[in-house]
Amino acid sequence: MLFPNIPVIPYEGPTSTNPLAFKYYNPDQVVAGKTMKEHLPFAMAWWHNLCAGGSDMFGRETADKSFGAAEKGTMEHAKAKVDAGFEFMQKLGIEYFCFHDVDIVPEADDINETNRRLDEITDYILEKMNATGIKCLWGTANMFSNPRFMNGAGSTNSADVFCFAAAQVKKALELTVKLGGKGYVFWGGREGYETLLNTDMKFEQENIARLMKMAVKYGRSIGFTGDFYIEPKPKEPMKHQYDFDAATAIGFLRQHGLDKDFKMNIEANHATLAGHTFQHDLRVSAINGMLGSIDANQGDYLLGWDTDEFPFNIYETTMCMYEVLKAGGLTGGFNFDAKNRRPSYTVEDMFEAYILGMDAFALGLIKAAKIIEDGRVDNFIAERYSSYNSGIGAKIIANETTLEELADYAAKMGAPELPGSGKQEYLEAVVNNIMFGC
Ligand code: XLS
Ligand code: CA
Ligand code: CA
Repeated sequence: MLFPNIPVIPYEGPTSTNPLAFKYYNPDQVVAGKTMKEHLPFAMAWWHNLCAGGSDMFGRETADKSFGAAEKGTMEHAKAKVDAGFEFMQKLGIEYFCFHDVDIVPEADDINETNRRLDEITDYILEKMNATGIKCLWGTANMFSNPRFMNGAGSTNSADVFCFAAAQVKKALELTVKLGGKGYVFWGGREGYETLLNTDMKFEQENIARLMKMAVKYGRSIGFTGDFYIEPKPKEPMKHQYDFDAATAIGFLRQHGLDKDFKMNIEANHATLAGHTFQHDLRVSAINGMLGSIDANQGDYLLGWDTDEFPFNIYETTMCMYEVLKAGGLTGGFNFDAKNRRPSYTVEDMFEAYILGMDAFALGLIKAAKIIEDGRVDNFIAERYSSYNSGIGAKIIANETTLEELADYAAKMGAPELPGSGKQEYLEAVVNNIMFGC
């Protein structure tokens, strides 16, 4: 046991003061017709939880993530991370994990050796999965850390680097299939540019699509039936990233005929970096039938970079769960792509962070279900557009009119009445009432 001082985390309810207990996440509690566990397929992000020790641009690691291994960056360490990850997920009741290829093994100089290591570690992970029932939510290839990807992977200027990226995608897809992953993610951190003085934007975007098309073709040929995901992010590390936000990524997928195989993996912190709310990018994905999975975290509005914090803002988790409930749930899940703050370096902090995130989404689910059940918000919206239910409005939405007919209608009508109050303040008060009323 790697965390002997941490018990299996119980649900103790909102009055509990035990830091190692859930206050809201009660897996078997039924909300809006399903258990919390069914609504909230939580996943552990291998990279932050098992690999990241809190280093930043100004200082080295503060947290010891060796998990008892004598030397880091070895296969012994890779296995210790598997042991730690599974004990961690079991103690929290987390059903899924997500990984990049290089999170689970140290990368070797030769890709054949890296792939051999990946085979070995996934055999071990599979054993643990079979013993615990824990599953893989999604896999991906890290095509942004190694210096070879300094100019991107699919968008690189180097054909050899493009081939290397293809090799990593091929292997990561094979591993995702081997582990039964529900999805495969493309996050294009370096698929973008710094200056147009050295960049052929059209060429780069077409090459990204080529790589994705080959991935779909190969994935389907080896039995991958899940969704491919684009994870939009506007910037960081690149100044301009091609998958700026959900709307941009969806347009790109449609342009290249990839929209039947792909959905969105929406990360809260990426949506806010794009100048949107988290809810906005979820809505854009949902109304286009492309809300696949969620990277559940939050950013810091004062800092303005990708801080990947554990979510605690209940307004945001509530509005997220409102979108998810309205969309009929996710085909993917809620991956905590979040890391402890650098001074939170203890084992207890690792657990408390996940308890915070899981409770924040559970409470968000409870409140979102109440907003829907209450009906005041939805009724207001329905009423707001009711002029399209009959008369000329009904003709417009049935596509049974013309610009000339509408112009005649307007000429006879005189000036239209004002369209009615948007009632934003009333609706915000309704939400507060539901959030904090009894
Ligand atoms: C980085 C991204 C990354 C993806 C997976 O900003 O969030 O972690 O989720 O490559
Ligand atoms: Ca992020
Ligand atoms: Ca992410």
